[in-house]
Amino acid sequence: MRSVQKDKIMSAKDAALLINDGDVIGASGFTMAGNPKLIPIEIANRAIAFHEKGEPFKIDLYTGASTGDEMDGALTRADAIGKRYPYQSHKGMREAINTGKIEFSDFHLSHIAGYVRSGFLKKPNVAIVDAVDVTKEGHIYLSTSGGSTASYLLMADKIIIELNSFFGEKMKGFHDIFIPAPPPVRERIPIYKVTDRIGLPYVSVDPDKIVAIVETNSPDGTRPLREPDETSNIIAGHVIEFLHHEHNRGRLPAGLPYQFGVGNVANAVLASMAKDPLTEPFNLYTEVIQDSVFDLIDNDKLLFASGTALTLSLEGQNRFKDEIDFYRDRILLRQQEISNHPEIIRRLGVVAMNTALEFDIFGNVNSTHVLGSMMMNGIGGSADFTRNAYIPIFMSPSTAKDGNISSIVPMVTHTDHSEHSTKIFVTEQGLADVRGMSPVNRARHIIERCAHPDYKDMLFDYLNYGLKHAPGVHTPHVLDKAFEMHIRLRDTGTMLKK
Ligand code: 0RQ
Repeated sequence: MRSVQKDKIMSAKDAALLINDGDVIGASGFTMAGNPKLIPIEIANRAIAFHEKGEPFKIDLYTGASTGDEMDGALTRADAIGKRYPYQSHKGMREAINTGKIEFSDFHLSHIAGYVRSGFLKKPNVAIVDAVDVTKEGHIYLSTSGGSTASYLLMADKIIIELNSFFGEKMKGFHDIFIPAPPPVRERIPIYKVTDRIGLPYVSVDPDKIVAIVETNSPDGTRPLREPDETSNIIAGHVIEFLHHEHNRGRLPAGLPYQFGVGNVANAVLASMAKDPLTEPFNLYTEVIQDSVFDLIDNDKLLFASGTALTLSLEGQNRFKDEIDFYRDRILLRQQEISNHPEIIRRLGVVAMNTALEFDIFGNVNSTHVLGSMMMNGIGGSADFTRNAYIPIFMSPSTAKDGNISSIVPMVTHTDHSEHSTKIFVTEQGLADVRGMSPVNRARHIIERCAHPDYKDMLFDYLNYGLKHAPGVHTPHVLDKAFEMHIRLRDTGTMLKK
């Protein structure tokens, strides 16, 4: 380790003393990968001590995306967060958001770094970053996530590093750090292939801004992934059949890269593609790279994975560590502004697969809100990809909560992706390709192909009623009936009629 200024090495507890009430912290971390692990716990303890004295202590927290329990969990439990951007998926934090204790602002992940640099959001005054090395000149080598860390490091007045030896210096070289120039002098971002490197393997900062270095040897936190269930496998089957069909009809050029969202269905599709003999070796231009990539690479199914985070199980982290030199030429981590950049997603023709909470018969998608008011995780990168993809695909089981909720509804209670961006919908019931269809035909197709049999009649009744009674039949919504299924769910616990 060529550590800078040895005199700056201190305990996590001492480093936390540098954090004060009202600070805006920009931290590394993306879907539990590469967030600082020791210092946030000590900041939480510091907050608790302040609160016990009756004194205020809250910070605002910017990250790449969701972080582990050591950060989002500990700081939430300590009631230490005022504002939180741009994504989270922690149960306790979700509860705090939905009870009004944390002000959460849900961002397109490609936007957050630019918003911070342009001054639209309060500038982070402190950056806290998990890194594998830091040099005397101020070169910071990031660990398992790119996120928006480079921008937070550049903007912050004070930098605190968790110098993590778990992956250690061998992790060097996995990052490509590039920050676009500000408009109007911004030039094209010169990525023409998923493998293209356009920046540096480290973030370069003024070494005098580094105020503390905390040494640690901590793997990333993990969340167990469920083995793909039958429903997810059936959805995956429909998706793969569709991709072959498109390819055979000449509508899906060979070599388009894929993006996979978070969640169980996305994992099942990736796992099925790994096993499918007809799927040609492919590239990922995605956001989160998960354990499944190792088997894909080992089976020569995956050529290259470009993303912003390596979110791995503990077993996956050990496997990565053991074979890190082999993966060095096959995995690349970018800042999320670049992994999710509309220009590149369109240029490369990314095939995007994301999961919906619910979608409506006209093709609008809700990825974030339950009953229009309760935040689940956030929009994440799903819209960065959907809006710009060659083909955007939305997947969901046709029902949730033991069949009491239909994922296909007359009108979504919150719109993350509008009908103008969406094209393909898949549930275990089937696949609806609504490209070029009018809203009414889309609705017929989506209900016929995707809705669960228990809800088909209900949805057709809504459509047919609208065709007779709506003020216009282009998108025949009937406002006083549009949320009947949701209202029944709210009042009786099920969308089914008793
Ligand atoms: O509830 O956790 O109590 O069991 O929602 O649903 O089916 O397990 O699906 O894990 O794939 O998550 C949209 C949340 C899906 C995710 C979402 C309940 C269901 C279950 C989770 P339980 P599943 P998944 C790039 C892409 C936005 C961000 C994104 C997500 C829980 O995919 O956060 O796409 N997407 N990023 O029972 C009420 C409904 C429901 C419902 C499901 N209609 N109403 N509850 N559930 N449908 C990556 C990043 O951006 C980082």
